[in-house]
Amino acid sequence: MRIAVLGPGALGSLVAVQLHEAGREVVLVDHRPERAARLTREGLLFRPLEGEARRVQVPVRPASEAGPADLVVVTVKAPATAAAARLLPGLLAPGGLILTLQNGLGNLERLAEVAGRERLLAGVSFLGATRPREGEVIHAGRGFTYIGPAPGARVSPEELRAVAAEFRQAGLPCEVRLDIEAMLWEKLLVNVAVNPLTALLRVPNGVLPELPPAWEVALAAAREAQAVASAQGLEVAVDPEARLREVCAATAANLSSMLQDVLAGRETEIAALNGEVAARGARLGVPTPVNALLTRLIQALTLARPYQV
Ligand code: KPL
Repeated sequence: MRIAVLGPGALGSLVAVQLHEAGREVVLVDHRPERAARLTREGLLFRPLEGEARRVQVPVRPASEAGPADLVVVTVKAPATAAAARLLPGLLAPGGLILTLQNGLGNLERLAEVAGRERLLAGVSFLGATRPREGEVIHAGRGFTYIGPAPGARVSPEELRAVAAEFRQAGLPCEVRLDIEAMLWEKLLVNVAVNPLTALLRVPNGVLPELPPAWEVALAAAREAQAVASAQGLEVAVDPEARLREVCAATAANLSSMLQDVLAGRETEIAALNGEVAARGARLGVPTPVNALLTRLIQALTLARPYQV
């Protein structure tokens, strides 16, 4: 299976490096051709969970040179989804599959607008990945990746199993789940809690449970998201506190993706996470004051950057 990983951020780089080291046919797609050429030449510096750091020569290509792929794994940040979707027609082989491993809500809809729903897979990854600088990726936490058909997809069980097998052969635990929409929300519960608070406080994930006032806010954000899911007819059958503790422990050394964005001065995914929960809550009559406030605070943090002392 020829795989193109779209988005050379932390998660995309980690997935591409692991697939490449396992001998899978993979290319990492970078929208900046000069960076793609440099990363291909120099390799990615990979810091695994165990063992020594090493350079891995993953091929990195601009989209125009990366296809055709049987599977495109989309790992770009939510604000870049529409731009990434426009690359799909040139990247995908006929009948190829698209798998999004992105955080937040609204990504499936944006990809479907360009590529249709039939070959669309949704995925949720609890892997901890950090990209301290361009060309370097740290595997910072173990975690399962779940994949399943997006609503409206026409994908056979064999095809799903084949995609999961690619991940597993690369040492990335992966399971097929037919209730993937509920899984997306399960991940969202974690992201609306961990991401904005670690970004505001500038702490690794493992510190959050040690800060009682912040922990309470995190739990309240997760509980609101669970109530919104339930009002939409999706039962996210997890205990938010237990789930958050588990993820914070498994990714203790990781800087959340939102903290990494804030530190790098990039746009964050707050709109697709807490912003979407607050917006859907408002439509469904579910109060979401904590998610609304966290959205505002992260937006303010981004705007305040040039003035910070
Ligand atoms: O998904 C993540 C993220 O940072 O976006 C977690 C699971 C919180 C790991 O950091």
